[in-house]
Amino acid sequence: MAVSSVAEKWVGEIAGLTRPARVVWSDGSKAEYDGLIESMLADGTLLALNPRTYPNCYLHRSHPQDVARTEQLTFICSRAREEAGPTNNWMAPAEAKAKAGGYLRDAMRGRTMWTIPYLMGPPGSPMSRVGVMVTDSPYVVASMHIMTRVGQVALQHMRRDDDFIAGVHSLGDLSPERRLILHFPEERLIWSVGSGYGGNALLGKKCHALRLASAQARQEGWLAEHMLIIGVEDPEGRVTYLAAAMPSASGKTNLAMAVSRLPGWRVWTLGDDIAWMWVDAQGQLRAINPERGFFGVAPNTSPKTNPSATAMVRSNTIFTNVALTPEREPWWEGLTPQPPAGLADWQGRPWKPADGPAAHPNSRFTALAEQCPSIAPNWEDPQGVPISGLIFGSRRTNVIPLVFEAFDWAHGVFLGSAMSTETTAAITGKVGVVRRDPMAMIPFCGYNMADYFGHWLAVGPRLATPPRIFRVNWFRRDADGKFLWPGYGENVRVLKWMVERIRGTGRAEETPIGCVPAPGALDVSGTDVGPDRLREALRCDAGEWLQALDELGQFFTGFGARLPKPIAEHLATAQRRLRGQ
Ligand code: GTP
Ligand code: SPV
Ligand code: MN
Repeated sequence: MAVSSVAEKWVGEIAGLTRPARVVWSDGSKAEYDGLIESMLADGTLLALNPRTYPNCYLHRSHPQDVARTEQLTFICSRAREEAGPTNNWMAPAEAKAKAGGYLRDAMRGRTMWTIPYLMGPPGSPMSRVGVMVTDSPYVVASMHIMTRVGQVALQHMRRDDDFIAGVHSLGDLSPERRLILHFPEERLIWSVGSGYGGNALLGKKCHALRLASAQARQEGWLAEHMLIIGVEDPEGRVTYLAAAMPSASGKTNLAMAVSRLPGWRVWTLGDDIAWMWVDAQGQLRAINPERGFFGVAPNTSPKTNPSATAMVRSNTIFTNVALTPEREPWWEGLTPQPPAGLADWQGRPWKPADGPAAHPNSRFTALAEQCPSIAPNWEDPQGVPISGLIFGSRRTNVIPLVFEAFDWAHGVFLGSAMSTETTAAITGKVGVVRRDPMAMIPFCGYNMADYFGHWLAVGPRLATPPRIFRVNWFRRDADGKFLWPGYGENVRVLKWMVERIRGTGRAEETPIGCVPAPGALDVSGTDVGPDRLREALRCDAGEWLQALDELGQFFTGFGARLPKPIAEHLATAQRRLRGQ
């Protein structure tokens, strides 16, 4: 394998710090993957699942204190604190390296250090970017094989010898006390120690493709977003491409793979977590998915809610922290209406219903995108797909309507900046607490979020036809605590209204916060959503909104003078209109 000399030198330096027994360059081959699996089966890192019903599928049980991203241990280590901004944890680069250097020193003694050159984005795309990460976790190497394009293909895409993001990963001792996930945007460098889990450890994903890429994107004039990408096909076969930002465990994978409950319509999957978007020479917004696979939430994935994902994970899949049946099949809450008898829970202990969930609420599957039955034929097009609409969605029990549309690009950016959401099991900490989450990027924006809003605003005028921007909330509930909207495959009805709005045929009514579907404009035929329920789902309550915007105003004061004027102005306009002035 032709290796960049800059990368080789850097790998040598890291080996000097971590002192592995050997260094192996990962080539991304099937033989390498099979060897990794074999060694992990031998040492108990993986358990083989039923080869008849789940061929080439494995279960990994992580350390019980290492089951989700740990945002309190995640830092942006820019030289200046203001560059990280008020919404990120910040640590000075020298201090960060001294601290994590202590945890990394000799951390790989007796172990293999894998060096993984990986490509984010389709081969041949001018948007694709290279990373080189080292790790002492075979589980991370195998997961990177699924989630990224590993080996020679990555090295071929380097435009210069130093054209890569460097990442150091070590399991350390897996203790949260000695865990740090550090980003050095000025050095295009990631250091992660003490966790083997998902976004903490698969450095191509959140650390590279979002935190560092967002900072790079701002400098180079593009967007790196926590967004799924879909193509929505109408009964005439016309496909409209949309991208949607939603916080962790709040519906991206499910929407990306939605099986339409609306006859004649279908959804094509292009990505389920991250979109890199740019303005092309014609002023068209285009998107690629930088990933190669899906690291999806297992709980509630079922033949009813997400038949595509359920089919996708029946072979060649690594499951993490799901429960195990006596037939050695994976199981999680929601997969079947009743739990099977004789389950082992996610830690391998015999399970009884009184114990709480058998699968960890943030248990996940890792599978290749090409295995998804709804994967779009053009999902790896190097030129990406043209985006006609953007969606911001969050998880809110009340206040936020099912769907509404921004008046224009700048107002849409304001609606994105105004997002808040209820926390989920994807992050360590309390679940169900409302927190601010602009554009679903609060954990992933690699620089000052006020500048991020400014960057979004600046993209608008460069677009010949700016995408329509929509806000959605599948999670609003009635007085009895029931979801007002059936969700999942029925969400395609909302997508249909969006497509009609994009084409200029969809009808809407203006409210102080945006345009909601006019009566009859949202197709609910054949559902049990009656007119009263729909009205409740779409309702904009001025009192609730004024209070919500008050809280938003307080959040914005944290940015001081750095907050772009149009954002503050849209807030003031919304407040004025809600007061009826
Ligand atoms: P990350 O991978 O963490 O970024 O999550 P994600 O945004 O891809 O979330 P995902 O689609 O996996 O959804 C997580 C959970 O949200 C599921 O287990 C469901 O419980 C719930 N969910 C998703 N879509 C819907 C919906 O349309 N309605 C309702 N009520 N719940 C949904
Ligand atoms: C998320 O939390 O948004 C995820 C899972 O997609 S992880 O890769 O762990 O970040
Ligand atoms: Mn995510």
